[in-house]
Amino acid sequence: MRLSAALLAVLLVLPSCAPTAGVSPSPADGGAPVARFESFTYAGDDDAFRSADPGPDEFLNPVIAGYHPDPSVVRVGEDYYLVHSSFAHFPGVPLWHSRDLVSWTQIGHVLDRPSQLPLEGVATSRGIFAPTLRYHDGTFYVLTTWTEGRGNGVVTATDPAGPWSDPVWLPFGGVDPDLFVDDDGRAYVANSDMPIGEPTYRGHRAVWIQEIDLETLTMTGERRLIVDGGTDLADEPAWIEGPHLYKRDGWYYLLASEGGTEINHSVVIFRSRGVTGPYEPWEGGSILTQRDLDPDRPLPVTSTGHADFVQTPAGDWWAVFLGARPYRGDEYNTGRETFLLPVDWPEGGWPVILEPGAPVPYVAERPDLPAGTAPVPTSGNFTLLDDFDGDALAPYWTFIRTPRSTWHRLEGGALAIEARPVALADAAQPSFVGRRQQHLRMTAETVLDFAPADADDRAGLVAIQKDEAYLLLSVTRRGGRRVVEVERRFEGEAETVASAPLPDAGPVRLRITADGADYAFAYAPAAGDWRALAAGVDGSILSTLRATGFVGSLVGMYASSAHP
Ligand code: 6LW
Repeated sequence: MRLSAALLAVLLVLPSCAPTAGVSPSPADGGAPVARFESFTYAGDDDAFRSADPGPDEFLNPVIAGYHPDPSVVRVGEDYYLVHSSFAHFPGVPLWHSRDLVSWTQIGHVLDRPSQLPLEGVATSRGIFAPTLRYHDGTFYVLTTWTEGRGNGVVTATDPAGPWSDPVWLPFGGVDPDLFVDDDGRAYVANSDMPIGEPTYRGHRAVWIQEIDLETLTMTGERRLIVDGGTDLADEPAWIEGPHLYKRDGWYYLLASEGGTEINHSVVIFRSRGVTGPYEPWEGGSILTQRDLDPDRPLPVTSTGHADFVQTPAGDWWAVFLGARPYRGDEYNTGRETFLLPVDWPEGGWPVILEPGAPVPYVAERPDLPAGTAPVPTSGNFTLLDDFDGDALAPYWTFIRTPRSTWHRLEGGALAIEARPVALADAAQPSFVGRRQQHLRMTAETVLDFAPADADDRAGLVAIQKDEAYLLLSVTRRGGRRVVEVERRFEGEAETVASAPLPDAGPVRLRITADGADYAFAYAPAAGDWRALAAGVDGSILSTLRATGFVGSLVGMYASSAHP
């Protein structure tokens, strides 16, 4: 199953025999040089996926590997839609479709216009936080928080594939707004914000609720605190967040996370007979956490939390949630990924995702839904070649912050990127097109045609977590010679790790290989003539632990220059 999906994906993007004549790699007019990337191959090969062998009635977790956190899911008829946080990456809020909750196809982004998502000056892990996706009466709603921007807001669409509206701003503080529509059509927004008065401990937050008028998208009535701190304030629970409301058998259930989005993350549940409370916590503690498990277990899944529920037409409940896959201790470069598990409602009416002490399974029984397929694999080991033969970039490609000019184009079967005077470390909008690293062990490869005029011109492949944490394999010019070099930058310290001369002209192949924290760099001045440039380079600078923040590492193509 997995193999055929991977194969299909490769087949769908196999290069055509079109000639690669196109834009010149050097500027004719003395303007910005152009880097011409003829293809990009991403390959992932994780032990966890090698050893997992799902049968026809089973599926593989995570369902969407790599940096895809804070999943929110909704069902409309037989269709499921899902969104993620996107921070300072553009376009914002990846949007997915599925018929079986397992095979997901990215159908675009919710915030794909600069007017919806200005990200100037926004740090990589700020910007868009946890969105909620809901549907009511012919309209799709995405509520999210533009941190460092206008705060909480909502966008709407009648077709989930877009266009989505410009944001309507909602006048309350905090993050993670939810939307719940009751049987009588009245709608409510719950979200995570400061408690009443000063927080009494670090991470002391509260869940609040207020009615929203869906006709006018304005808040109405009193805003009330429904959870102070978490399940038991006496235990000083930290970072109650990601609330979502559901109704079942006359009870209102409030799902939320506690413990912070790291190793102590957990999912908790409350319920009430009235939508605005009072909510009582489930006394059994967490309904999903991995924090109590043996840290030395093999192939660990950690940091599980931030869940959302969805019900199938047959009435089965499923949860999507985030988790991480460290390669060493608490280090992972793949960010927080999307997992799927069934929700059980045993006697007594409190839901359970996983019993205490149970590890998240890589292989689980499929939902009772007709199995779907996805054109681009999102889980398991696969190889994906993009030959840039289409008219537009595939939706998995992403930029850093909001592009304000068109500096890339697909031309003659290549991705041409203008080398603009913006460096990765400038905390601006560099000429970078990247995709998420989805495997602990991965290879990214490209064929680059680039004629640098001097040491300021550079183009190549980069693995990057934020402006101040990257490993760059680039072609540039030093002392009059064209060279390929590896630069490692972390928190203001930049170092050239290795360098080698190149023939003065012609395409060069570049390759970055990651194996946990271990990164290697190679180049080929001619097809098949691979030469190692650097190995054993410490890539743990790309881990969430060291780089901090909420995003995972991206790998992609980049060009810069001193020439405007
Ligand atoms: C998000 C919060 C969280 O707002 O992380 O894991 C924050 N949960 O709910 C950013 O993703």
